[in-house]
Amino acid sequence: MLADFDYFFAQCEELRNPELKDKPVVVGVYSGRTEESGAVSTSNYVARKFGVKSGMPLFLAKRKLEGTDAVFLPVDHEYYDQISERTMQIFRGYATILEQVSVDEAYLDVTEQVSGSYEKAKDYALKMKSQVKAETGISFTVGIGPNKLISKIACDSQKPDGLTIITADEVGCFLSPLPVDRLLGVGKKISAKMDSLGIKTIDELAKFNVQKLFEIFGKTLGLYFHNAANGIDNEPVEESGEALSIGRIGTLKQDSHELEFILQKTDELIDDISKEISEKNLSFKLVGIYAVMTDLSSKSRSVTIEQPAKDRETIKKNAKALLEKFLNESPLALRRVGVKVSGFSREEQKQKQLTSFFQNT
Ligand code: TTP
Ligand code: CA
Repeated sequence: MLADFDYFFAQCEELRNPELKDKPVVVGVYSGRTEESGAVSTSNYVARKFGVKSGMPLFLAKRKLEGTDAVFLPVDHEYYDQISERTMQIFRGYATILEQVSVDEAYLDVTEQVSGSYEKAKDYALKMKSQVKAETGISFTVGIGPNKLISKIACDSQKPDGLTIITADEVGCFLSPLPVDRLLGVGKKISAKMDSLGIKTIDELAKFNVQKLFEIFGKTLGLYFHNAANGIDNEPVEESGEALSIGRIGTLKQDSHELEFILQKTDELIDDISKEISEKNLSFKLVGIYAVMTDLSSKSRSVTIEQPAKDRETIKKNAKALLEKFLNESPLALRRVGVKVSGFSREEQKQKQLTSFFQNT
């Protein structure tokens, strides 16, 4: 089973401000150069009706929504992360294994809970939906199938607040007419290549000579396409293990309100974080700090950066700016301090999913 939160960032914004619900809502990353520069992260379905899409420049989204009472908001990852974590926690109670693949998507292995019955799986998903709605206010879309590949495509086929169930017997009919780019890993380039081979639908891909696929795409990718088109995916649902953020916290040698002194500690932490990031070859879009004061209260601050980055200096520069601002606002001395990065690129996450497919093919 795959659960995917609906228009996630924008839904979170509606949740804390219900007046937004009937208006077009666009959540974007502002680059800060001019008031309008930046890109759309996501938008609610009201805005999508006007043609707004993720990744679109903000000025274009503004143009499309001209004359409406549209609301444009900056991303607030910290708030979305909180809602995500609470919801994932509820999911945990429903699944034998939970594999979180991004801030708003998770695979759940519920085979045992529903004794392998699709009928029971439907009621089970409805129960999950209503518990999550009651406890966090969030709506999400569910795809249920015999494996992860089918669950994912089922989930994408009916949004928002959807529930699509594809049984093992239905897989063939379900996949056949769909365009090849519905398969994970088939982007613009590959679908253009397939198109030139006369392959437009998944059915055409499934029937295409597998040796030829090997010759054109290489053995690994060719086999993956062949299997995927036939609905075959033996990838188990696995606890993700990989964190969605990487951070370190340390205790200061003595309580302090001195920027330079605190930076000595954060620099150490950042060295460590940056080592892990480069080992995992990740790029991040968010830098955050965390402070525990002498009265043991704690606060966090974060900033979204314009372009995904990988380097230590970007973490240092942003952590320093956040700390400086924080110390100016808060008179209390710090006892512990932390730094974290998150917002790892979706492409990398997708790539990770795909690589893990390959390992098993
Ligand atoms: P998606 O699940 O792709 O999209 P969504 O949840 O906004 O909409 P839906 O599932 O109903 O189609 O992405 C999840 C979040 O990731 C999204 O709310 C914002 C963020 N995001 C970006 O920041 N940039 C992007 O290009 C995309 C696609 C998503
Ligand atoms: Ca989503």
